[in-house]
Amino acid sequence: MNTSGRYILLVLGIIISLHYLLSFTHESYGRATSLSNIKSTLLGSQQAPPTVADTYYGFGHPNDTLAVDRRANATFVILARNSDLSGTIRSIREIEDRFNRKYRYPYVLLNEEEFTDDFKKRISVLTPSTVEFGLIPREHWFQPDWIDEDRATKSRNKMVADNIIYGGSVSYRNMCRFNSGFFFRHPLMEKYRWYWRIEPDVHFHCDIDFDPFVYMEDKNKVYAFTITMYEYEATIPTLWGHVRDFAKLHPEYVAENNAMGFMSENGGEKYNLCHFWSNFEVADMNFWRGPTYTAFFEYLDSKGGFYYERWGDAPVHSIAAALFASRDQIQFFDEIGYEHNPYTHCPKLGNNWQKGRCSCDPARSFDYDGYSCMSKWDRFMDL
Ligand SMILES: Nc1nc2c(ncn2[C@@H]2O[C@H](COP(=O)(O)OP(=O)(O)OP(=O)(O)O)[C@@H](O)[C@H]2O)c(=O)[nH]1
Ligand SMILES: *[C@@H]1O[C@H](CO)[C@@H](O)[C@H](O)[C@H]1NC(C)=O
Ligand SMILES: *[C@@H]1O[C@H](CO)[C@@H](O)[C@H](O)[C@H]1NC(C)=O
Ligand SMILES: [Mg+2]
Repeated sequence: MNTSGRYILLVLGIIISLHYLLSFTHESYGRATSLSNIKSTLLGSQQAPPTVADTYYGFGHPNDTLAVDRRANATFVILARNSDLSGTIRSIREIEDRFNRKYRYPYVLLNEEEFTDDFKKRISVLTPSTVEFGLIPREHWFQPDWIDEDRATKSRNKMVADNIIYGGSVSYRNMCRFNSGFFFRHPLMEKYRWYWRIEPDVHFHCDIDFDPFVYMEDKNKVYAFTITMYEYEATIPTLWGHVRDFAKLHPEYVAENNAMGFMSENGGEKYNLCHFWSNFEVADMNFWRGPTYTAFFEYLDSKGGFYYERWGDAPVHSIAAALFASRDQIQFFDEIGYEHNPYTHCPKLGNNWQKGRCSCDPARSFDYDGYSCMSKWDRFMDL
């Protein structure tokens, strides 16, 4: 070893001895430089004492709710399977970031099978809000015994042959019937009045800087949508006829100044297939729970069309809102940028898009696509 090599070793030795001497004699020096402390700093652990610069709390801190002086009696509701975990996480992450971190509304997740512990753990970690997981009672989900299974099978086979989406699926039919007539009767849902329906793998493209529930409560609204479109006629061949029969049986239930004109061009004779896309809904469950909708759902259910055809909860809810609420109780939320594959509603009115810091392309909004009923809605509401 040459002289300079020896010199470097000597200096290193002195530094190391000094470090140990200081570590033993000065506690704070030891803490500031110990290996474990350096490691925790690098890994971002929270052990270091807070400094002024650390008083930024970040998303989800209780103080995020300080801006909100009033909340509605409301919850999110998500129907999902255990296999929907990753899509459900993505949807909750987005609604939290764009809205709920400031509002702290609870979540209810429902499933006809028990959610796994892993599912519950990975959903609950996403939000400081209350999250409840519910099992759907058997009689709210499965095909009732009085359904003629031969007839139902024949109809499913025909729909498969005709290439109708979900035409062969019984579970899809259970889901549509559950969403039409049962989700608001689940014990975990009964304690709320308002709900916001969310599905796995949807997107919220804009900041939502107002409370849609409070808005609806104050304006006496019943049902809100972001996307409206035509239904596949083959899934509901006899639905409209039953709706007409029901309305004739119960004229007292039909609202004055209703929105039937949005769904029929000839005074209710023929259904134009327009409906609100129910994978997004903000609505008043007291409307579904009331005597009118209860009678309507029971009437339709007794016809068996959820199984003999493939009635969706979207046309069932939409037609009910259009018939039994007045037209100004139905709300279109332009400012809520929303996507459920393959369609996106991107805000267009005023400066909603800028204000919401939206990530969607307004030029690719579904609103005025040929398959959308939005222009019909605009015309109807301007009348
Ligand atoms: N627990 C449970 N949830 C279901 C079942 N089928 C569908 N769902 C949920 O019900 C909602 C609607 O189902 P989707 O499969 O998304 O139906 P859709 O929106 O008409 O069709 P997609 O275009 O495939 O999204 C989603 O929240 C699903 O997670 C089921 O068998 N069990
Ligand atoms: C929230 O903020 C207030 C004032 O900004 C502060 O006094 C309070 O301690 C904070 N609450 C929590 C839980 O940190
Ligand atoms: C919320 O609404 C439900 C259903 O209307 C009702 O039973 C419940 O008492 C309400 N809760 C509060 C706190 O108002
Ligand atoms: Mg879906």
